[in-house]
Amino acid sequence: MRALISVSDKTGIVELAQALHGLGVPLISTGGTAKLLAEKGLPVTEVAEVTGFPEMLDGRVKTLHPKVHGGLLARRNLPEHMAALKAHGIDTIDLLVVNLYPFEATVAKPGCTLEDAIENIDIGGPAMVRSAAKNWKDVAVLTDAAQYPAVIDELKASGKLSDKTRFALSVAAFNRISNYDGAISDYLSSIEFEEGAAVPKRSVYPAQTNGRFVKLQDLRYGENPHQTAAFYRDLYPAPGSLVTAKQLQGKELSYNNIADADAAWECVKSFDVPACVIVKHANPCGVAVGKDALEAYSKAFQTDPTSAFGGIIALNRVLDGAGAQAISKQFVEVLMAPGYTPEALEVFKAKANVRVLEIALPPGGPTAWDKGLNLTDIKRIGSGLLMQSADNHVLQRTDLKVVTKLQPTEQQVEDLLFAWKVAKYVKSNAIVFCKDGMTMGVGAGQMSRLDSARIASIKAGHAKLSLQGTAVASDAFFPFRDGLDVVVDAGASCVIQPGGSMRDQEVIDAADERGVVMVYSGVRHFRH
Ligand code: 93A
Repeated sequence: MRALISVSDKTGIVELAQALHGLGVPLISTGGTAKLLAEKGLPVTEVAEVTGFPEMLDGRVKTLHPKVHGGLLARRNLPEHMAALKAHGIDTIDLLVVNLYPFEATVAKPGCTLEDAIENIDIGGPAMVRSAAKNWKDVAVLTDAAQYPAVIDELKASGKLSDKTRFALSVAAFNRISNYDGAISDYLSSIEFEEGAAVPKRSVYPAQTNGRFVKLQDLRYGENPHQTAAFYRDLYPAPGSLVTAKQLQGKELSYNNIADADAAWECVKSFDVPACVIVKHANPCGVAVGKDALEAYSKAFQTDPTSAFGGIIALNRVLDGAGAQAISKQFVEVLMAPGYTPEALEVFKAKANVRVLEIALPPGGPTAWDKGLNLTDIKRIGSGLLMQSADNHVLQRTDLKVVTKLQPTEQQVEDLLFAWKVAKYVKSNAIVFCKDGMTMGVGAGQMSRLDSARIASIKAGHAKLSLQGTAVASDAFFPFRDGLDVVVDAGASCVIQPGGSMRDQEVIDAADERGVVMVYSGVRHFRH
């Protein structure tokens, strides 16, 4: 066995080389890697010595040579292949350790020039990785430092690597170079070439995208039992997103569980005070804030106890025993929180079916992650997709514009801001009644705003909640005064909406006539 080592990221490489040397494996290596290994006292042969050809063109040509690729590609069981190697004085290379020029890290740096990016496109590394990965039956290829320890253990234990290991390494290697090439293609596709510009102009939406996802699990079925499904995450997931969740107990997540859990988690993590969101069919059926998780949950549950049955519950604070006791009284499909006390976990142990997920909140708090991440939102359509920046708009108190004669009280402003925050996560047309940090009635997903308004008030009636003095958020403008009349009839005393309708004046006049406060947010939160 002979190994070729050529790595940009030298993490763990000395330990790996020492272990290989200890097993009697001769080492070949490229310039920088060879220098490091020699400094550590390891006997290493430079590739240039093997090929009889110096590294040239500033290292652009180092390993691109038949003595390397012949040694990687020859099939050991074919006598003609082995005879050809012999005829040309080529030895086999049986273990390849490569990691590539840091292209992704280079283009992630602000101000990266096109020249820098191009210089960091590795040619020889991926070529060797392809050769070795294609010839997986005879060659093992390591492309990630995380693979080193297990490979060393297996070599030490049995003197060789199993077919299973070599095949898995080959798949990982093709995944790696596919991701690498995808990153190059995405980057170059995003360049709007400008003659003589020092720094390339990059468009957010490249001419072509290479969606790169990693499978997390197969799902039992899709939205319905006759559909098949699987769950994938982005190659580089945003911190604090649902895909980073750890399932602590419970049945396997279903397709609908995951979709609803995402809706609940995205909403709850937008609050900086303790909050609880209960979701059914992708819409919040109860959202509340409180002094702790228990209080937030108890209030959120009151909004619509009927819909909360079998709901998805998300909390943005560690859940303790008391909170867990309260939640365990209802039928819950999925529970999410940044953490659980041992007492809380004990409560759910008795309810083995409940899916309990632990998800770290993103660092920096709601304001930082809303501003910082600018996540892409993708919607699949038949044979295509729509891409947009995520709806990360956070309304500030100073953005509010009072348009009625009546001014809001401090409490009304609080309620309006809360209602607006929730409305952003309710499917359009969204009408949300709120009071004292809890939803009092949610009207979601109707084709007419008027019907959403009616449904929200009917639901409050079912939950025996009084809508007197509530704040109402409407995710988009009222096209006529009728929607406003419905919510005021139900008891609303103040309303927040974007404004911008042709009939704005008619609606403002109606609010003045009915003696309620109306404020404009200036932004719309359609959610489809
Ligand atoms: O410039 S290259 O595209 N041409 C090559 O022939 C070549 N061979 C290996 N880059 C090449 N490599 C890369 O060099 C490897 O993928 C690795 O990332 C790096 C290691 O170089 P050094 O050992 O000199 O630090």
